[in-house]
This record gives sequence, structure tokens and C-alpha cells, in this order.
Amino acid sequence: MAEERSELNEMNTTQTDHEYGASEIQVLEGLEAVRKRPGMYIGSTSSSGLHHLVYEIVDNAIDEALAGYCDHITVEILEGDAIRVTDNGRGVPVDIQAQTGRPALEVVYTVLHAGGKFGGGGYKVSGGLHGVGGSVVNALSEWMEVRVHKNGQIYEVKFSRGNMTQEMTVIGTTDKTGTEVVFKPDPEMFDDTVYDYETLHRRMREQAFLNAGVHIFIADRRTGREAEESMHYEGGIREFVTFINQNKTPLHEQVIYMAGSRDDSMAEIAMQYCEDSYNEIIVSFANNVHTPEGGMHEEGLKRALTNVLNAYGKKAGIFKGEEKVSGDDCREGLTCVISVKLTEAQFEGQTKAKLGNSEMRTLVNAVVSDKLEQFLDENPAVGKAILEKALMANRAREAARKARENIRRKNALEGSTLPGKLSDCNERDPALTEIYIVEGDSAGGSAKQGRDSRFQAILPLWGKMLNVEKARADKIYGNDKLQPVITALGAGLGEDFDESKLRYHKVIIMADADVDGSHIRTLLLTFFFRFMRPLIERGYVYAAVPPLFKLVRGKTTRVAFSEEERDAISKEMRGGNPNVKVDISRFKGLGEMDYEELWETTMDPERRTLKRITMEDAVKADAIFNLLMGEKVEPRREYIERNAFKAVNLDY
Ligand code: TSJ
Repeated sequence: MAEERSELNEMNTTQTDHEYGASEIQVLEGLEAVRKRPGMYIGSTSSSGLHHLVYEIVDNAIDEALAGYCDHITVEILEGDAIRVTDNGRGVPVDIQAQTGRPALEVVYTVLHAGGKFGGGGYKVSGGLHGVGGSVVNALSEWMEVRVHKNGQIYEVKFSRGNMTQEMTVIGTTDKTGTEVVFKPDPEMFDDTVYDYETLHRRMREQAFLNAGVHIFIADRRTGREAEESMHYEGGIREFVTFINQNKTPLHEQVIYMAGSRDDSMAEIAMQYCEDSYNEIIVSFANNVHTPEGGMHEEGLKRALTNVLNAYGKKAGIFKGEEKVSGDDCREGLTCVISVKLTEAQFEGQTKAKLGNSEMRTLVNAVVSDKLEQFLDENPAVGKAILEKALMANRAREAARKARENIRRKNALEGSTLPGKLSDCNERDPALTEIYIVEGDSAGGSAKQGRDSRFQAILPLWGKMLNVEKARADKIYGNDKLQPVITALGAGLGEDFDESKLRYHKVIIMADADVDGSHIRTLLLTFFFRFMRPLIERGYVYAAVPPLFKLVRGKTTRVAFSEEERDAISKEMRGGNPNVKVDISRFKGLGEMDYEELWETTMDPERRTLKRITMEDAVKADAIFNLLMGEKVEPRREYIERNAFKAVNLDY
């Protein structure tokens, strides 16, 4: 029977007059569709899609935890970049389903959207971006094995590229219950099949914060990369806030926690202000899915926060006369995590990362209005500190506006002069021009010599950049490191940003693949994200991708952008003869390349690679920046050192 089924899975779809039932044809079409258009199911076939496979599987275990049957989840990266996910839940059901006549365990992996269709007892709230499950991962895996511990027995089923290669078989006995899934992503379906431990670790930590009490263990078992981490937070999103604020000084010790529910939905909010931050960090989730573009739950929070703080300022006699504070004032220095759970989440926006359900605005607004007022009444010292901070923000914003007006007036009188360090290009049409923002003096020199001055401008940056976190808009306006960037781009910043004045339609960050380079990239991206966001939203910002290796054989020189490419080129240059000598060296930085090399590998539009910066990249940079820019210096150093190498690909 197993063989017949795999034959069925491979048969041509036109062959319909067959002895198998219609439901099985459905099975075939389902998984073929996934392999034909994988992007529809997992977003993309890049690294992000590859990691998405793991989230899809883990989401099932999280569902089991939310249903109250599981409290330990293990995620392992195995040798060869296979993934194993194990939980101690009830185990996927193994009984025969009436509709298909097959064990549920087989159906889960062969029918699209089969997950959650049976049983029906669980409260299904978790779910990946696209709400698909084990069958999609199965379809995109070179092989996959599932073992279920249940009823004292171990059941096993195996697949290859979505086709069942071993039907459900009892392979032993057990005294435990749970589900184990092992899969190897199909190299035919993905650009790259190497997993990044930090990416998975970050996501699992997030899930551990969002699902208080669940133990999540993650391990990298690949030789030379061994790592592991155990995560478990009884405090849930309260501890998430503490984690985000770890390098900052809280304005009040206790994290404010608010929760409430209505019908089938619930909302939890945790927040804390920091005295040494002027930045707003709101991290929101719907059904455990991150919503970096915000949405209705964030709107509910903002509305309630502004109303409650204004009412309290008046009531507690903190405001003088007609004083009041704006929404922005109320969020300066705020770190807030919102998590809502609802039955039919609607994800909207460009990246489907924005929550559209308006009932969540009502719910979060109600919870915060009610609980925050109560908290402030019970903790007047905290109330006073928060209101005073908001008032300070209000005054600073006034001062900043005046400073901006002064500068505008000055510019109108004198005409704005371009920065002295800028080597501008000849072309004037922004659609045809690009600017390289280059780290370091020597690299700046080579870039200037190597460029095509008809359309490429160079702006070198050096020295430590301003700590954007601590600086308000007024300080940034006058800062001598960022000022040249602002004037060279010519479009202003903040509320005054005017895209039509942008002087270059490609803004290219060119920095080394080392710690300092990643620092500069993070700073610039964070700066653009906070003060020139349309620049990123409209796709004007790029990262240059300099090569990592240089290979020389006699008079022939080639470069490689990765270790894999280096090895391939080296083999090619030797032409199969191991005795041929190819000299391989590593570029330690941009400064080591002469101007011709820099032009050929990194700047020539015909030959270079540019990576367009997405909002997702910028959001990540912003988050890293927050982590890096706290008061305490040591954790920051360690963090940069640990991640410096990865920052090469902006893969934070
Ligand atoms: F993705 C997946 F399907 F492969 C998968 C599912 C992967 C992993 C790691 C875990 C799971 C999973 C599924 N863990 N626990 C469950 N539970 C059920 O499927 C289940 C068990 C019992 C009942 C019941 O009503 O008795 C219902 C369900 C949905």
C-alpha cells in the first residue's frame, strides 16, 4: 500500500480515471502546489523561508502547550542542517480517520491545512505568517520523519519530498508521550540550506517570552558550531520587557502588566519607561506572530496611553494651567510588549506584518485605559515620574521645532552648502545617481579614485558616530557626523523629510565586514529608520557587498564572496590539477583593496552585488541598536563581538 501511495503521489495529474478516491487526488494536488509555488506558503525560498520551516513545526508544539498538554519543546540543528523538533505533548493522533481511511498522523503531513482539523479540543491561536503546517514543511523537505509516542507505543512515518516512503509503523514501546519531527530542507527548493543558530535562537527566545512557563531548549549539534540554550520565563512578556531594557536604567523598578479578555480574544501588555532613553520601543504580536508594522493593537495602546496620562496629569495636579502632552511625548523612553490572541487574525500591509482587526484596538484600549489608571492611582510616585518625563519630552520637542525653524531660515538665506568631504558626481538627475557612504578614510580614498564620477558620489565617514538613542532630534540636527549625511542627501529629516528633494536614488552603505563596519551599518540604518524612514520604505538604501577572498594564479586574479565560492573558484582555477598553486588571501577590509579592485568588485554596476535594505533589516538594526546602546558597556561589547561576523550579510 505504501508503494501504491507513493506511485500515486508521483503520477501525472491528468491521469484521473484511476482506482483511487478523489480525496487522495486532492492530496497529490495539495503538495505539488507547494513545490510549484513555495513562496506562497512560506514567504520566500531565501534564508527567511528556510527558517520559516522550523517556525511552522514549532508552532504546532506551541499550540499543544497553549492547549495545556505540553511544557517542554526542544529544537535541534543536526549535522547536515536537518532539524529536529520534539515536544512532550499528547502526540499527534494516530487513529484512522473516517474520511480518508488513513491514520491521522499520515494525513497531517499529506493534506494542506490538515493541522487542527481533527480533535478540535485545542485552542488554536499560534500559527505562522501563512498559517500552514507540517504538510508544507514535508513538501519542501528532501526527507522527513515523524515519531509519535502515544498509547505506550512509538509510531513512525517517513516521507521524501512530500511522498510517503514508509506508512505508519509501530517501531517500539514507550512510557512517554510526545511528537518528534525530523526534516531536511530540500536543496532543490531553497537558495541556501544552512541554518543560522542565532536566528532560530532569537525566535525561540521570543516564543518562550510569549508563552510563559513553556521550557524551550535549542541546540546546535553541528561540529564546530556547538551551542545550546535553555529558555523558560515564568514572567512571560514582563520578562521580555526586562530583557529589552537590560542595558538601560528603568524609571520605575516594576514592569507594569495589564491583561484582559473579551469573547474569544485576549490581550496582554507589559511596559516600563527608562530614564536614559528617548526612544520608543513597541514590540507587538498577534497569535505569537510578530507584527513589526504594528496595527490595531498598537493603535489601541497609543490612544489609551495618551488619554490616561493626560487625564492623570490633570487629576494629580502635575500639569500647570493648560499643559498637556502629545502621544509622542507619552512614548518617549517607553518599552512596551503587546501580545494579543484572537480567533481570526487578519494580517495586512506589504509584508503581512500589520494587524487589521479593529476589535483589537477596542480591546487593548479598554484594557490599558482601565488597568493603567488603576496602576497610577495605586503608585503615585511612578505616576509622577512618568508624567514628568512626558512633560520634559514635550518641552524638548518644542525646542527642537524652534531649532529646526532656525536652520530652515538660515538655509533659505544662505542656501545650503554641500559637505566639504563629499565628492559629488556630475549628473544632476537623482534617478541616475548614487552615493556611497564609506566607512574610514583609506577606503574613502580608494572609492573616490575608483568610482565613475559621472554618476557616483562618495561621502567618507569616520570616527565614532553619535549615539542616536540618547540624542533628540535637536542634537542630531547639529551633529557633525550625521550632518554631512543629511545635507548630502538633501531631503531633510523627521517630519520635514521630502523625498522629492533626495539627491541620489541609490544610497549605498559601504563598510567593512568586521566589528566596526557592522557598528557603522547598524548606526546608519537605525538613523535612517528613525529619521528618514521613507528612504528605507521606498527602497533607496543598499548595502555594498565587498568580496571576502582574493585568489591569484599567475596573472589571473579572482575574488570570492563566501567560503563556498572561494573553494569552487580555487578548484576551477586549478583546473583539476592539485599541484597548481592558487594563492588565497582574505580581504581584511575595504582599505586593503586598491581602487581598481574596489571598482571591479564592489562599485561597478556591471559586476557588483548590492543588497537592498528592507524594512525588516532596518527593524532588526533598530532592535540591535537598542540592545547595544544602553549604559552598561560590557554586554554590548560581547554582543558585537559575537555577532560581528554575521553582520557581514546584514543578517542580524
Ligand atoms: F508540525 C507537526 F505537525 F509536525 C508537529 C505537531 C510537530 C511537532 C513538533 C509537534 C506537533 C504536535 C501536535 N504536538 N502535539 C500535537 N498534538 C496534536 O496534534 C493533538 C493531540 C491530541 C489531540 C486530541 O484531541 O486528543 C488533538 C491534537 C491536535
